[in-house]
Amino acid sequence: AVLGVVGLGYVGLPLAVEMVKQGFHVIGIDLDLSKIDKLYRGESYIHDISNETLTEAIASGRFKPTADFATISGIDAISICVPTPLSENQDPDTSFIVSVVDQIKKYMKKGILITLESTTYPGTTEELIQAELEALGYVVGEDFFLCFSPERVDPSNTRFNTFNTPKVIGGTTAACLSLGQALYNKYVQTVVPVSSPKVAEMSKLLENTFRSINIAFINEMAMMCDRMGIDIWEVIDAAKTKPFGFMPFYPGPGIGGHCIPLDPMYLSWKAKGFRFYSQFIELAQSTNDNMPYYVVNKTSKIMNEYAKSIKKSNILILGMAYKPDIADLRESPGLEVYDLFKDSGANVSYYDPFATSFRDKSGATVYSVAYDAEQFKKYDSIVLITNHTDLNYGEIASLGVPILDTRNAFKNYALPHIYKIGHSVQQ
Ligand code: SAJ
Repeated sequence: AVLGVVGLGYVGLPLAVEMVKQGFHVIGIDLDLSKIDKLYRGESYIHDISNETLTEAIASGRFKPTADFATISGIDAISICVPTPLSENQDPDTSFIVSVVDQIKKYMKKGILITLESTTYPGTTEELIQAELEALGYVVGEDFFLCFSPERVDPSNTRFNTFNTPKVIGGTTAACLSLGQALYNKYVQTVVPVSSPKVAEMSKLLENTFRSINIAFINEMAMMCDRMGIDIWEVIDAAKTKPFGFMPFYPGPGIGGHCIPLDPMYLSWKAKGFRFYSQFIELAQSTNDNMPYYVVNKTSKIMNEYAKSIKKSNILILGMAYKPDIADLRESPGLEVYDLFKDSGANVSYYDPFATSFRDKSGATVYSVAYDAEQFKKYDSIVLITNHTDLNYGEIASLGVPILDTRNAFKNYALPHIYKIGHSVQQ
């Protein structure tokens, strides 16, 4: 069997490499020719796929990256792993899925198994794939087989990977499900069949909306504790000693990444179509979106303690990526904090060993400063946004510059000039 993966990003590339590792011939399709070029040169652009792993896959002769959709005509089973972003007005943008389906319509061979993996609202698989192919006269479960199986890739997670993370899958018909299950069983340790694509689509949204709402809740608790002079970090450490029925989440400067800020909006958008308005999702979104303002506001209060104002001050942001030890800047709250400090008239710089540059809202490219303790001493305040593992916390703590720590990363350095969100400014 020849397998196909459309979309060679942080989901599709690990999937394709895993399939090759399990002995399959895999055609990897992506629009982006520079990606295809890098793959052939053995240059991985995905954090969790090493150049060696990639070079091995290419050298096996069983991994064919291409931008040519006509290769679909030789594919027996295809996994769609394209982005599902939000449009300008925060509605689902399924245009990437639609354009892949248009190509599949042109080139598919009878009997193809199509599995959608992109995170999306319940009903997408039926509405955007099944209905489109049936309109051409194809019969699902006979001329083509259709499943939904959500991706559970957690970038930089070294413990869970494509093979050992249980995979939920829902088929449009019983034949679709058994075909899909049989295929995934060949390269995923545990396959979890469910009764329909909608259940599979919805289970993914439950997983990530659960995170968004709980992160918003702990962020609200942090602001409450700040007001009440209680240390939220100590409160969480105490609560998580409960061995059952509790799972810790941690306050932060907001939420970033390509999943948690977006997935809940797919769910609330679809629910509105059924005249159901989710309070939790909207409130969580606004609470999380508010965190950068809270961070800037608290920085202002801290600087006030030193009779300084943000205006014309020199502020250093430590860490810009959306989570530790990766370079990914997507939706990073640090970007919002950066803009807010600039709007308040501060001279803002940032240091991030992974995310070495970004484009600010004016379109200008901003580069990370070099790590230089002597230079860092000159700043009026430091704000820790991303707790990368290898930052030299001891050295930075000893500089004496007031620090606002949004991740409790300086928890081993209880010094009067080190403040944290979720705790009152007065020590
Ligand atoms: N965050 C907090 N407090 C928390 C947890 C996260 O502020 O307690 C922030 C992070 O700093 C980040 C954002 O939320 O900016 C998202 O964090 P995340 O840990 O959810 O990381 P992601 O976006 O990489 O989420 C992925 C998701 N994987 C998939 O969608 C397949 C998510 O489902 C995983 O649960 C998550 O990784 C994980 O557990 O690491």
